[in-house]
Amino acid sequence: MSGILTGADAHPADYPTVQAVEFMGRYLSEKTAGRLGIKVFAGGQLGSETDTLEITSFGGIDFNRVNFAPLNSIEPMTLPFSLPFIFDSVAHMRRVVDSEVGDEVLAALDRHGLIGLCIYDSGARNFYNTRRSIYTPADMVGLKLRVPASDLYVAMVNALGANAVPIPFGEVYQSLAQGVIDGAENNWPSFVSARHYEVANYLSVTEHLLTPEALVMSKASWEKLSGDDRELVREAAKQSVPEMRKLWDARVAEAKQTIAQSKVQVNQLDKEPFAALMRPVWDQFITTPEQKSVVERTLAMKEG
Ligand code: GTR
Repeated sequence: MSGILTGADAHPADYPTVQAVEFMGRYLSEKTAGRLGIKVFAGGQLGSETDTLEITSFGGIDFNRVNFAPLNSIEPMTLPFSLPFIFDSVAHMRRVVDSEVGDEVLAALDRHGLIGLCIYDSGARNFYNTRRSIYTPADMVGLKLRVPASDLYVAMVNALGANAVPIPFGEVYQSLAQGVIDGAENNWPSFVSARHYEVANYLSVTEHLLTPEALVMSKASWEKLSGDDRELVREAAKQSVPEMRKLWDARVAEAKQTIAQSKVQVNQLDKEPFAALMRPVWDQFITTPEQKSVVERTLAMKEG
């Protein structure tokens, strides 16, 4: 197989995930004297993550960089990494995804027509809204909060007393601006690059999720590659992870700086009451021995 492979990403062209996949494209191009390359269609041009995942599994898109959330409804083994407060730090998350646990979770995607290539950072997610600062779960009661298309997210947000509304990422800004929703939750870089901060002026540091991102390849496209090219794609993905982390750390710092200079009111809070209310989703969504093993081994990799 030769040519330019396609990639999908919900984020704009300068976002670290897009940059990481472009890095992979350059790597492939260099190693094959231009025979292989990647063109990333950024900014959600190809559709929502749920839609592009389906297209990817049928071979209509070669690479897709998505969050774990839209994979939750496809493969139950992706649920452990989406549990609230399962990771206690970025270092913990990286340790887990770099271990055989990360490999196992990626491999589970195989039965859905997707080859899991690598896992990227996504930082910590916080709640933000257009109404008020959130200090305790009581402050969330009645708020309409956007979540990604994942039943786990719906359950988690409803457990706090808010009303979860699943909406594709690309529609969140408009929904906030029009008052269709009161708020959402996401990491610092998305809060800034998707311009949610321009309309949602209250951000409360819950850091309830450190769910990472996944880079997948269509199995149909994968099967068209020679053995050597498959190895090359795996190697390119592996090399892109440290590259992405460097870009990511800088992007988080930059986004926090942007917010510090904006009119957004940021508040810290006691996370315990939030964690306690969200805890039941663990038992609700983690039911198989395989999932439980991922959870146990993830928790065992916490610091100290
Ligand atoms: C971002 C993530 C996107 C998308 C988005 C969302 O943090 O990078 O892939 O999943 O969140 O909330 O939909």
